[in-house]
Amino acid sequence: MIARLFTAFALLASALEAQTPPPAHQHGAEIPGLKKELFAGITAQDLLRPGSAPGSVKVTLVATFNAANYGMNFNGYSHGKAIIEVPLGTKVEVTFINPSPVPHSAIVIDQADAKKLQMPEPFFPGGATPKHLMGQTMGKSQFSFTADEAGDYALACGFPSHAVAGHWIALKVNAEAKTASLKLGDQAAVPLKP
Ligand SMILES: [Cu+2]
Repeated sequence: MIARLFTAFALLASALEAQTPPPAHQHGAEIPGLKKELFAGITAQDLLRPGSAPGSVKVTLVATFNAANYGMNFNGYSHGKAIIEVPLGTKVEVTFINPSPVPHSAIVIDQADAKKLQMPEPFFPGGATPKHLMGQTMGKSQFSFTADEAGDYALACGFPSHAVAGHWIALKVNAEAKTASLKLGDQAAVPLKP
């Protein structure tokens, strides 16, 4: 328990430190101990793919994809720098993969809650990996939810202190949008090809 608290405080301290200045992207750098076969061939573009049926999308989230933000990233992105936009009513099918020995998880929350230490329940029913507060290591899980309310959300790590340290990407549910799109960092948003 003490050790766990200490870890949480250490992570929080590093999160606060990380705010000024922002951590440099560490392209090419690697976190040791990753089970690489769990995410072989997966790229940042896999954050958004067509789903199994019309009106659905597939989202593949790889925690600790690389060393960016101390591994607290999804497919290399953190702090909401990747933006998935979907039309209102889209069914979002998420595959979560954590190849690392450090626990992570995934949960859909109101974007404002990504800045809070306390993690709420998933905003949309079904929108989280099992036991998102405990996270999981070296494994994969799936969940899906229907984005039936427009707004700005986050696909965040639910492990204590990770979201506030930047372990989240943005999910925008747009009532005006006709197609889903993916925006990675400073690049232009790319519409999803069916
Ligand atoms: Cu995490």
